[in-house]
Amino acid sequence: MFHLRTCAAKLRPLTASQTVKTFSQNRPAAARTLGQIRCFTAPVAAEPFLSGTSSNYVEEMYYAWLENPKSVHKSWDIFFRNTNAGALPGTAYQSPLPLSPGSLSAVAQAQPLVDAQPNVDKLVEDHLAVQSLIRAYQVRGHHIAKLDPLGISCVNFDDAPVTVSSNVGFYGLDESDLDKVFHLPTTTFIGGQESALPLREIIRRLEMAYCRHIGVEFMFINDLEQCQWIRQKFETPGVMQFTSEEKRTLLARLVRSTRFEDFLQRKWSSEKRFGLEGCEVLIPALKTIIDKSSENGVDYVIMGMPHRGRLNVLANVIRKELEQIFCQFDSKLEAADEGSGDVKYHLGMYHRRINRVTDRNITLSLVANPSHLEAADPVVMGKTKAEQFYCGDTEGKKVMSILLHGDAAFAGQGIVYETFHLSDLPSYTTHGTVHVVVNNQIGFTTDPRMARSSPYPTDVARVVNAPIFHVNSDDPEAVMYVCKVAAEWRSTFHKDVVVDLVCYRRNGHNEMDEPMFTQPLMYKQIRKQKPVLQKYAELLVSQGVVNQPEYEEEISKYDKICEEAFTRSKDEKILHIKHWLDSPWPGFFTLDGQPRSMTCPSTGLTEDILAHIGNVASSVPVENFTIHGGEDATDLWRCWATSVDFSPAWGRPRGGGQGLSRILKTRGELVKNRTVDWALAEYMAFGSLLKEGIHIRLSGQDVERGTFSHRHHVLHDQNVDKKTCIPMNHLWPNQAPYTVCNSSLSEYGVLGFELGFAMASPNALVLWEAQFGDFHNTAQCIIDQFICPGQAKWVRQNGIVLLLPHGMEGMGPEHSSARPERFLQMCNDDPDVLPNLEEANFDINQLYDCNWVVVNCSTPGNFFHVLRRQILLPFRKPLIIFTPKSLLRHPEARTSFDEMLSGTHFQRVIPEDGLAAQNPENVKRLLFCTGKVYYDLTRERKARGMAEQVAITRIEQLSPFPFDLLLREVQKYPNAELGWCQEEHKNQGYYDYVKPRLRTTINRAKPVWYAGRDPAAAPATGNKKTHLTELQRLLDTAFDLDAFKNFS
Ligand SMILES: Cc1ncc(C[n+]2csc(CCOP(=O)(O)OP(=O)(O)O)c2C)c(N)n1
Ligand SMILES: [Mg+2]
Repeated sequence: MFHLRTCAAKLRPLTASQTVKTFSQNRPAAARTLGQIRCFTAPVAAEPFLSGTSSNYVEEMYYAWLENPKSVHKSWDIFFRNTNAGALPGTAYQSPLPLSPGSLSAVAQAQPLVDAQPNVDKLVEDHLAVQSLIRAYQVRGHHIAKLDPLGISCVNFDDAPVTVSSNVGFYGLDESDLDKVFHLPTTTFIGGQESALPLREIIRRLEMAYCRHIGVEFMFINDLEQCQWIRQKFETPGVMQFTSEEKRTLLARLVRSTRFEDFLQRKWSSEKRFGLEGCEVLIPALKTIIDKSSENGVDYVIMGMPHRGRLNVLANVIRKELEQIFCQFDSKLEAADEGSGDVKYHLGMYHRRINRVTDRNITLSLVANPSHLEAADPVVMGKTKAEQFYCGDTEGKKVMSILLHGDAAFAGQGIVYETFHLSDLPSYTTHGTVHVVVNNQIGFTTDPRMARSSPYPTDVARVVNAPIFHVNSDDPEAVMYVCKVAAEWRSTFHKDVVVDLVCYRRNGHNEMDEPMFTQPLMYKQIRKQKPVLQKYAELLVSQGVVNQPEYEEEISKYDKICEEAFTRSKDEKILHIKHWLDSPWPGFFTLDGQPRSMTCPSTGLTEDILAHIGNVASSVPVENFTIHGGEDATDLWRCWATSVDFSPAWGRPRGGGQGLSRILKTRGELVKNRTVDWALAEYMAFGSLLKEGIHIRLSGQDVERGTFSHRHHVLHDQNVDKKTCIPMNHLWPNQAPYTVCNSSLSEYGVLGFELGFAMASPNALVLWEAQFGDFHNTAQCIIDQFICPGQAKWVRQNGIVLLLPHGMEGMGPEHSSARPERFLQMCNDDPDVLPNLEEANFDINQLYDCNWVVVNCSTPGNFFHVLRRQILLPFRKPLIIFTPKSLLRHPEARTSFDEMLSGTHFQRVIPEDGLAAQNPENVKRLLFCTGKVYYDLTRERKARGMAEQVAITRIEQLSPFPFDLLLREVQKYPNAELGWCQEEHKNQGYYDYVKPRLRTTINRAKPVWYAGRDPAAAPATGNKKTHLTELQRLLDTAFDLDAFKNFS
């Protein structure tokens, strides 16, 4: 049963500890020190009027006085000067003696007030009480604001019920004080031009500001200026006034919002649309935020939202053609051949138009999203960041994001918190998001008391100091006002802000649901609720702002627009998802949306380019910079800059020898020997793409140095704090920028963010690296819902790269497996059908058709090629790379420049090239493998002297499966039995993916034997010895030519 409960008004003074905390948070740092506080509080501690909360009041006065003595009342000015001059406790007030002849006049001015009040203590106490009262309204006014249109709010603040106006006694005041005039502190704006007001009026104005239809939560904000800004916006008398024009616009917007849902209900009464009824005010609210932001210079708004009201937002905010929306309801329309598509309330949209209120161009994009509530939040942020980045909008003045939330999802989903924590990080901030919560006080069938432990669904926003404006959605003008303030806040402070639209859901969760099953009392109340449009229209008619015929005319005008669009929608023959693209890439495809070619150029580079990048990668390309293990790298830089050849002194470690300078020296030596290791290969790929104008962004936990300390893309001066150098940004005169950023400790949030970043442009290589590959599963939703099926659902390509450190190295069940089996299981290629291998550009066509590319490179050179191929391809696909750990430093895991020169390519398969390949007829076993186990296999083969009997072929690109090259390999060794060797357990890794495809390749002519670990629940053993035993066992099987005899 729904718990009906009137909003018990509960305001009481804060306890001393609460006030101290809040107060000390709110002071600007510059004007105060701990020392000042101590030196003040000590002498006055014994003042008779000081106790509990009053000491905080005095403290506040003191700080105000320190900043500006004129900002406090004269009596306080004298008191503080006396105190600071050493007046004894108890004397500072009673004897406000002049400190100097010059201050006599000040005392004289203060005198009349003191004279008029025979009891100075009482005067001070009353002022303190009033101050507390004002503060209580500011802190807790929202507790008693009338926020719930249904009047059934079940928010419980756990306070003793004390209403302010009827309990002034709680503050030490009484009825007789109500008509006394009190000076207003600088922390309130209720006075307008007045500096003093009668207590009755003070209370009235505070109730107007904080206890009507708007509840403002802001006193937790740590910045005094920001608090003052908000106080001014809500306390200044007369702030909430609207012109007739504004009211008419608001009414017209409400008409559209309401009648759109009515229209859908009339035409398709049994279709799910997740209607907005009960929160129709959302449409004018969003439009107000957009108008105001446009007025402040924003010309691109990127939005993310859940199901509720999405069609309405598409129609009336983004302005998607109505016929396009209506034809989505036509179950007879065939889908164009573009992908599997998605339901109508998930599709995205991109639209550029003129904002009629500001007459400025505005682009609106609604990001497509899955059912998974809130999952699109970080994606929207990432896309916003990218759009800001590409248009040089470093402060978020032109591009902004708006995120919409449901109350249950906002409180329940952890990704909300993860996304909030990105909001102020330099490489992730979008300079403020406006969050709008459709708080209909229910989530599907669950009411808030069962859905969250915090009073409001918005409390999560408090962690980032975002102000929260709760507003009763049945008061459209109050809603417009908070939306204006929210947009102004964002453009003033460039920080997040939350608008909590407290509303209701008129129908069930969707149009087919019966809400009375579960919320009978709430829905009895809802049935009585007059729709907000009707209420507001009546109000405006009563005010004479519109008359009834005008109102009715507005309604029939919009109904006609809907009817006409409905008629047009019947002309549509086919449903195109591409009309719902949220991120077009103009110029990248042909006008029909096709790739410009179906080939990929060589991914190799010239020797000069390789050498140049290698040299920068092993240097410190700025002067006066001391790296770890080196005193001053200037010499290194000069040496490199003036000479193509390395002098013997190049990169010699100084002052330590084992540190970064040594790593750079080793790199330098590799370059000198025309060789790369993993880190250098990555450098070569990135550096060359930067030269070609491709922006590169590498993000993830500790990526700047690299989890395994191999990368070192950001150098830190050992003597100067925050002095860093990113050599990658010093490669070429007009290179594209390189962004490398350590992220917050979030996978879900950060991967979502990078996916969004990669959506914005095809001309960027965006990489997310997991600390260890197994951690990707905390971002599983982004992988399953966006990366894997994104193109199929939303015809939107995405070239994001996932770097997932993977490998069984005896480190235990965690940190070993990036779970290749999961990625492979989600590949869309058919294991049982051999594609046409004769097709021209077979490899590129395969890539074009796949949903993502999965690779496990065994050489740095191949890693280099696959990274470059990602950009040189004429289309974009997500790329999953299982990256090594021990191979980062493995002496054999090196690639010569020769394999990276112009004309070379990524090798999907690396065939055996040793003795076995020279006499293939003699080969008894052809072992296929992928990744690092190759090195274990070759070592074992060598130890056993079996180089002629066993051939080892590496599959570098697992998906799409290289049927063509593997067929060649199998045909080359006619007498060999086939085996698959992996270090992962049998039910994991690649086996289940590779085996059926290999069998298809050979038309099931031979078995494919397995050499590897047994099936297991955990990815790896926690015992080092067991690990080694298992490894040896799998190697034994791999080279025991009789191992499968009994199975044949
Ligand atoms: C991550 C996730 N879990 C569960 C669901 C199923 N679901 C769909 S809507 C809904 C209720 C959402 O409530 P709320 O966020 O308040 O939005 P409202 O529908 O009330 O607008 C739930 C649980 C989902 N879509 N996503
Ligand atoms: Mg809800």
